[in-house]
Amino acid sequence: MEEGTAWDFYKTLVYLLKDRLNVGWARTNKQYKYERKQVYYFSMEFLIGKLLAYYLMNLGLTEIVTEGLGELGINLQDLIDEERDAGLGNGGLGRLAACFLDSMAYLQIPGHGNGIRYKYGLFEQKIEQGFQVEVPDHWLKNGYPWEIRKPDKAVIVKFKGHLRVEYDRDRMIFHHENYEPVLAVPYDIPIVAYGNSPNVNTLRLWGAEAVNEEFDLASFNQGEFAKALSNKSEIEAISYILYPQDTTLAGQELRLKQEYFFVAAGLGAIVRRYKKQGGPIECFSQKVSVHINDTHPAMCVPELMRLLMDEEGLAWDDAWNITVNTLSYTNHTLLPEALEKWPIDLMKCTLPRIYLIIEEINRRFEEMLVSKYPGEQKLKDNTIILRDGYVHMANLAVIGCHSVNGVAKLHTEIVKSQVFQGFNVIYPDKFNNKTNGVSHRRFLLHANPSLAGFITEAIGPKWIEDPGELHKLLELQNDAVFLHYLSKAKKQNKINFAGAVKAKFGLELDPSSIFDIQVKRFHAYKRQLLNVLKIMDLYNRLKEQPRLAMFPQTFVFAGKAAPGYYYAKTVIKLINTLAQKINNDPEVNQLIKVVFLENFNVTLAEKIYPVADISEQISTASKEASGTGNMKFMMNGAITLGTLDGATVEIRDAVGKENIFIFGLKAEQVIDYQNRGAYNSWEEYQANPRLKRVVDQLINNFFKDCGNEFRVLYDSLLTHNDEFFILKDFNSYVETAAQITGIYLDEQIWHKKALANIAQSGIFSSDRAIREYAGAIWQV
Ligand code: 26V
Repeated sequence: MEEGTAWDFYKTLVYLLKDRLNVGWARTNKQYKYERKQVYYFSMEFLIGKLLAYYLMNLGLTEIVTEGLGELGINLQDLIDEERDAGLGNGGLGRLAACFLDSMAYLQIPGHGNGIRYKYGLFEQKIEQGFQVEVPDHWLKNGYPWEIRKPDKAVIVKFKGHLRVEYDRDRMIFHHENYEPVLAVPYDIPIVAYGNSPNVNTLRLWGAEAVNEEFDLASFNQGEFAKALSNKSEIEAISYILYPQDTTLAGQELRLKQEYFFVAAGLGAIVRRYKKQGGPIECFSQKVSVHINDTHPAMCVPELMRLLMDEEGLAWDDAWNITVNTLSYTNHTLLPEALEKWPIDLMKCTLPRIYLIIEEINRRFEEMLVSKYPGEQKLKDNTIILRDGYVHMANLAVIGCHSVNGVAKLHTEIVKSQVFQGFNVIYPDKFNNKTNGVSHRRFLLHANPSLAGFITEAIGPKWIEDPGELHKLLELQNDAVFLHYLSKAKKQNKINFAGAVKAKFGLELDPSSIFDIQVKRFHAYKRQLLNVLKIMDLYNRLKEQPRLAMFPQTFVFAGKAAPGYYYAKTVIKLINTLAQKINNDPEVNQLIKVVFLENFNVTLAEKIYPVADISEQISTASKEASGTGNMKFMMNGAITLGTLDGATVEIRDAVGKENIFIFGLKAEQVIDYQNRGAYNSWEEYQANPRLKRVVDQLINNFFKDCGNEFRVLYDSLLTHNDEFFILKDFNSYVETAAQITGIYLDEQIWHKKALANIAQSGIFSSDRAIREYAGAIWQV
């Protein structure tokens, strides 16, 4: 005790908890034996964040641990702070996977995660002189006490090499020779659900290692240490780092290897386990569901075919039926630059057998097209896997899975009518919607204990296990006392938050101002720039009319930009430059403030949602597949200011139009403008003097000493015709923003709307989403 550091105490506490969990973990695994169908969620990303505090809450141990540590003179919070935030994801897609694991465990579904144990997570963001600077996230540096290495369950994954074909009567037998073997070693992390006798599910992450640790002994003995080590490091590179959502990935051999690595390791282990328990291979799809999170694991299609044919000896048609029935796929984006494709030559040489199977899948698919849809060239171009020298992964996924779902109603409709229009003709029954959800236990109960406490006092604790119960809050809409509690919880959260910001950045925030918040990855379509132009306009008006009647507002931003994404990084710099200007201008800084919080991650997110009054969800309609931050804000009582995009449409349907503030073009209008090429941003700019003024201020020395720094943004709006309709939506945005802040003057009305949002947020729990997946797709 005398010599231990906070890290030692943290680690010891985790070991103690794991010891305790082992009983439940073993029991859960036993229950999940072969009689029950297993679900495997394959994802390149699991953005799980920190686990300790959340698991203590789920296990009902927070109080006793606090007390026990107190007796030892240790503060629990200090240990919680020691844990590294596991940032094994970029954003929404990775966090969704983490929330889904949480809900599967809670609902006692045998659902396991399968992914990569990256040595480096998503980079840490620092802000230096207003610019984003990326720092590597060496999160495993001191070890990760939650994981358990399972070397006895390692799998060999084969890359490159040659195929030798042998004929056994009418069967072709493929021998993969001269391949480069990589050892995939699993590390298991317990997924601990909420409740008395909790289930413990497993997140399995694979690390890459050299098969033979006695690397190149000959070189080593000759003193060529670097050469001896190079093979080893080349192999370990596979699980070295998570790629940030950057420029297109095509051509990046390492990323292709990552994708096959965790697919082959995961499926190999699944088939092995299934057979060990005596399952007949013909019944595989009745006992196993494999879900692929976007197309990153789409090589599950050819890999499962390979296992069933080459290793299990099944014929093509039998293997194909099992494969399609086992696999299901979620699409998470319609952005053309984000749809994965791999150069055929690269895939052929990196994964020769996999490529051959893809070629055969493609050949048979084309054959079907010719017989069923003769002469329909457009349909063919739209759906075949191999085209223009590339392997189109989304097409592979649609053909090889029995279910394809979008992540919000609007998104699914656009999936069917645009990107996968052709497939919707061929396989109309495959397509379905599963609107995203988030863990309300993590993002409300855990993140916002003061609000959660008031809710429980008012309607009892059942909402924790059945979020639909939040509906009962509607009965309190006119209960002045309860509305006052809501306001009190929010106020206290804001005071604590302002204290933390002051301590860290020395910046004074006014907790009684309106907190207007936009936190998410930086991307042109998410339109942080539109938000900035709105704030600049407000600034201009305040400078002109210093006595303008307005309620004080604090604008908060956070989020990372991909390292190579120049536009997005420029928007971050713009926000910081504007913050400097506004926060230091005594004429306005009592009324408005701007803050950029660095390094947005799960831990920071949990602190931000509970302090929000306004939730900014302002993407160009049709571009944001769903959004999940929108749901997290909503359950914490923030009121949405947004476009009708993604799941925000369903939030509006749930709360009613009097409890949300919607502006801007609708998806169909955006799509129509695009199809007709009918939008002219210059006209918008010319027609609106207030808009013209803020756009000009990007380049006219309004920001001193910034030279041409923001020219790229100005050009995107005017020279490149404003791809994301920022100028078009500006007017309705500033008007709607003024309306929403006007409402804040009447606390009672405001909190009544906030209450309606909390009360209707139950359907956005990942429990609901997982129940839908389990029933309609996985059949568990
Ligand atoms: C990928 C890439 C790859 C390279 C080019 C830039 C770029 C930009 C975006 C993406 C998105 C990848 C998929 C994704 O993260 N989608 C998000 O999934 C969330 C969970 O379903 C959903 O809430 C978000 O709306 C959606 O953007």
